[in-house]
Amino acid sequence: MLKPYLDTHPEVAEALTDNRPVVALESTIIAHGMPYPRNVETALRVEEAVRSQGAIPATIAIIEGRLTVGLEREQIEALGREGREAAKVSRRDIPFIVAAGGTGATTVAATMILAAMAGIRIFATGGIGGVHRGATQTFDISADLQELAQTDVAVVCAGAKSILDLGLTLEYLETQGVPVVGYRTDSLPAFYTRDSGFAVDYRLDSPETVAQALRTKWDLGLRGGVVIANPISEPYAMATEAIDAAIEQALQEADAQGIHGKATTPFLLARVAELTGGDSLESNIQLVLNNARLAAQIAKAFVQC
Ligand code: PSU
Ligand code: MN
Repeated sequence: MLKPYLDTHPEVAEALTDNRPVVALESTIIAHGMPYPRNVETALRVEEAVRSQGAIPATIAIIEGRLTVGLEREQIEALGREGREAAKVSRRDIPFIVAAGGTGATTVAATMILAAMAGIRIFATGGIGGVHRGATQTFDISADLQELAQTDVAVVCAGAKSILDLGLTLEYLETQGVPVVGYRTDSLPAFYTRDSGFAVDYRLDSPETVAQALRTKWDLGLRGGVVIANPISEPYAMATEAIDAAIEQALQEADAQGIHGKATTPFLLARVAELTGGDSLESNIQLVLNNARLAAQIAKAFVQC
């Protein structure tokens, strides 16, 4: 009995009932991934970008103990204002936040779970979590990867930030049977840059072919998610050297300060943003908008195939 815990926004519920396209959006990127007030402004622009392509946005979080699919503007504003003080909710945290009647921002993993409960299959974000550098010692592997292994939601992202070990992240996804699709690219994008140097598993060049592959996977009973990697558009991509230097410094500081567990990713995201100044934030915003538009196009094709 999931429904007693789940509040799907009426606009979202209606769209799903009518088999119209819906795109899930996460809230950790709002609370923990960007500074206030740009985070709130971006979250609202991302919803608008989904609508501009003819789909309905559903930003997801836990609000006062309710699994909430489709936030109101004030709820987005409140999470954004709370920022890194807000609870960061991944799979393991969901029942505790709900049982306590708490509020929290959902990660990619938790957003996938809530999206699947509501019946949404397409999700847009910036970057997914992955295998951290040094994971052979720390064991730090994001729960996002294990979620992709088991929950039937496609995640449109700009690859993953190179705060992670992208090679190990791809190895982990391969072991778990999670396909990594490059949208109009043969190479895995690395968030701020278009090319990580690692190949994707499959290249697809239209929303229709992506939708068809997703439909086929799930029709075949092959459970789990798919990573749809959409490179940042050329004018907003950053110089590799500038971003790499900031990432190296942020990693060293995290290590020196003994940052670990769920605090690691928000710490690195915030430090990299500070060290690169406004440039990286602008790139970040643009790539999320780009992913939202593509996810909406895929969602439209998906309901028709
Ligand atoms: N990577 C980004 N921006 C983000 C995140 C990751 O470039 O905002 C967030 C997402 O919500 C992701 C989470 O699900 O961080 C992963 O956290 P962890 O590594 O602790 O699993
Ligand atoms: Mn981690």
